[in-house]
Amino acid sequence: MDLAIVGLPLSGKTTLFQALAGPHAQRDGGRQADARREHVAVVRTPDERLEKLAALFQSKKVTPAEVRLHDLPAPLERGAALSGEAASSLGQADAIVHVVRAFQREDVPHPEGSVDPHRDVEALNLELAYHDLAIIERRLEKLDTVVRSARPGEREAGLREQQLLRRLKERLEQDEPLRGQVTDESEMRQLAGYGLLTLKPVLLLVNIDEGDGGRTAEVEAEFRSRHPGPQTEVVALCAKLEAELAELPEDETAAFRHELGVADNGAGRLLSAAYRLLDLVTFYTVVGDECRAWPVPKATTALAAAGRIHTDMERGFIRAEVIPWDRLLEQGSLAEAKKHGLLRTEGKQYAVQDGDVLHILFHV
Ligand SMILES: Nc1nc2c(ncn2[C@@H]2O[C@H](COP(=O)(O)OP(=O)(O)OP(=O)(O)O)[C@@H](O)[C@H]2O)c(=O)[nH]1
Ligand SMILES: [Mg+2]
Repeated sequence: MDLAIVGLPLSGKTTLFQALAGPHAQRDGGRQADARREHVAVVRTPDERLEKLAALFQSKKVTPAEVRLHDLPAPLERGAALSGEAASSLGQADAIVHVVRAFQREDVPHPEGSVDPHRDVEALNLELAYHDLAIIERRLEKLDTVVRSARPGEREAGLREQQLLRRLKERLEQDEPLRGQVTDESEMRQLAGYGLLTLKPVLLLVNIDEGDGGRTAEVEAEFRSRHPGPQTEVVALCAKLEAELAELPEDETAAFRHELGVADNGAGRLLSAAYRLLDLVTFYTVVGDECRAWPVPKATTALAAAGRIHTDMERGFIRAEVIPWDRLLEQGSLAEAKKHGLLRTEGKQYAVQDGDVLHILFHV
C-alpha cells in the first residue's frame, strides 16, 4: 500500500512521517534530508494478531504487512501547482493522507497568519481539485480531435469518454471532489492512468496540540461532520508527540501515554484507518518458520489470495485449509484444530475473511 502525505506548508507532514517511520527515516543514507524533495519510508504495520500467531508457532521470521509512506513537499505557495514529482507520486498512491494543522504554536508561524484547520482543509482540497480540472481539460481538448478524426467504430469509445469527463468536470467546477462519483468499474479503469487526485480515498489527519490527546474522539467527530464524503476517514493525533514517543523504547511508551492521557498508539490508529479506507482485509500464513500477514481487497477469493503468495500456488491450486486466527489460538495447534473439525476446507471461490489463517494446498 502506498500512502502519500500532503498538506499545506508547516502542517506537520514530516513530523507525522517520522512518527510513523521512526526517528531515522528522514536521513536518506546519512545525508541531511532536503525538505523540498520527496522522502519514502517503509513502515511495518503493527499487528497484534500476527504477533500472537508467531508466538504460538515460535516463528523465527515474522513478516508484517508493509506500507510505503511518501512525504511530499508542500506546494511553494498558495495556488501554485504541485511540482511534477509530487503530482506523479501522488497520482500513484493508493490513498492520500491530508495533514491539517490544528496545533497552536507561536514559534511556528502559520503561513496564513492564523490556525484555522477547516479553512485549510478547503484550501488544499481546492488545490487538488484545480489539479484534476487541468488534467481533465487537457484530455478533453485532445479527445475533441480524436473524436472528429476517428473512424466510425472508434468514435463511440471517444464519445463515451468525453461524456464521462464532462460530467466530472462539472463536479469539479462545483468544488466537489471526484471521490465516490465514479462507481462503474469500466469507467474507473478508463480513468486509472490519469492520476486524478480527488478520486483517491482520503484520510484527513488532524494534527492536534500536545494537550488535546484526550479529545481525539471529539475532534474526529467534528471534522467528520464538517467534511463529510465517501471514502473519507478522519484521525486526530499530535504528530510531534507521536514522533517523540516513537523514539522511546517500546516498553516505556505505554506509561507515558497513560500519564499524558493519550491512550492508543497514533500510528496504529492511522494505519487501521487506512486499511478501512481501502477496504482491505488481512489473512495470515504460517509456512516453515515464517509467519506472515497479507493485506488484500475485501472479497478476494482463495485462488487470488494464493496468487498473492506465489504464482505457482495459483496455477496449481487444489484447495485451501482455513481457520480464523483466534480459533487457531484457542486450539493451540493446527493438528488440534483439525481434530476438532475446526479447520475448514474451502475451494477457489471462497472469499477470504479478515483474520483467516490460510494453508494453500497446490501441486506444481
Ligand atoms: N506543537 C506542535 N508542533 C508541531 C506539531 N507537528 C509539527 N509541529 C512543528 O511544526 C513545525 C513544522 O513541522 P514539519 O513536520 O516540518 O511540517 P511540514 O508540513 O513537513 O513542513 P513543510 O515540509 O516545510 O511544508 C516543526 O517545528 C514541528 O516541530 C504538533 O503536533 N504540535
Ligand atoms: Mg516537510
